[in-house]
Amino acid sequence: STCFQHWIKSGSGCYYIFTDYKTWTDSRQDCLDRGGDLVIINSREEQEFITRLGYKVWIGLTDRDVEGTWRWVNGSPLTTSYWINEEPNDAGGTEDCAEIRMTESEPFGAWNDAPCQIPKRWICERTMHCRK
Ligand code: 2F8
Ligand code: CA
Repeated sequence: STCFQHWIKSGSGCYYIFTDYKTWTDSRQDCLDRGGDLVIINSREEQEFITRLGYKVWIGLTDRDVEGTWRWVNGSPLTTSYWINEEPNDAGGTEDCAEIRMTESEPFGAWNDAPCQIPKRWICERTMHCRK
C-alpha cells in the first residue's frame, strides 16, 4: 500500500509534518480536515521517527477532560509512555496537552505537557490508501 499524496510513509503509518505553528486544538482540527488526526504513538520506532524530524511538535495526547488522566485522541488510555523525567508536571496548573521535545538527556525525544494554547508545529497521522 501507499500513502496519499504529500503524506510521508514510515513503518505502517502515513504522516503529515507541519512547519508552521498552531494551538493544540487548531492543530488537531487541521489533521481532521485532512482525513487524519494528531499522531498517536504506539511504538518506540514511531517515537524515534518523530523525534528525528528535530522539531517540538504537538501529539494526539491530552488530559484536558480529566486532569491527570491522559488519553489519546482516539479515546484510548495511555499505556506505554515516553515522558521526560518529572513530567507531566501540569506547570502552573495550565498544561493539558503533550508535545515531543528533544533534550540532552533524552536524545530519542520524550514528552512534556505544555499549555494547549501555545502555537507549535504538529504531526498528523492517517492510515494508508487502500488499493482494491
Ligand atoms: O522544566 C520543565 C518545564 O519547562 C517549561 O517551563 C519552564 C515548560 N513550559 C512550557 O513549555 C510552556 C514546562 O512544561 C516544563 O514542565
Ligand atoms: Ca510540563
